[in-house]
Amino acid sequence: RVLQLTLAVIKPDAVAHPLIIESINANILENKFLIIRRKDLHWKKEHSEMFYAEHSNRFFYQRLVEFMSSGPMQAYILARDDAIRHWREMMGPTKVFRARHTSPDTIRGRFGLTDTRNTTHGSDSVESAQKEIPFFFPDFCIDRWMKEEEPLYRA
Ligand code: YYY
Ligand code: MG
Repeated sequence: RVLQLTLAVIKPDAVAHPLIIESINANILENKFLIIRRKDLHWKKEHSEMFYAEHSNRFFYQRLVEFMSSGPMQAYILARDDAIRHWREMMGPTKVFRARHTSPDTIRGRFGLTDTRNTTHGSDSVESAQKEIPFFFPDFCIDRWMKEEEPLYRA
């Protein structure tokens, strides 16, 4: 199996609850992800604004950028076959009502509080992972990892 990388972020609402982080971490490992890098961070508002620039004309933008800089977060580079799709499936739908009602076993279905305080982020495509991983991990070289380290994990 060829490994794919994705960016996963545990947002401030979930980081505020140690048992939720523990549960998410257990879930990551149960789902056969490798944790390649992991870091704690606390964004300034400018970081939120930059990261979510594509949503800057949406009604929720202000509350989103305030929330994302409101407390500590944890970021992960995760690897697996089809990592992007698997992590998105584990997170569940963006909106909390939908998550609770249609996917109660997902991370957002279990722990999401509102459409904004929805526990986690995940890259949604190969292109977004390639932009988002360096945004969080500027020292990490995706190409070098793929070439030099990915083969070491292959069965
Ligand atoms: O990729 P994903 O996080 O599932 O959703 P997006 O549609 O890309 O929105 C990004 C982010 O914006 C979402 O995770 C929470 C926030 N948001 C919000 O606060 N209110 C909404 N009605 C929709 C999205
Ligand atoms: Mg998105």
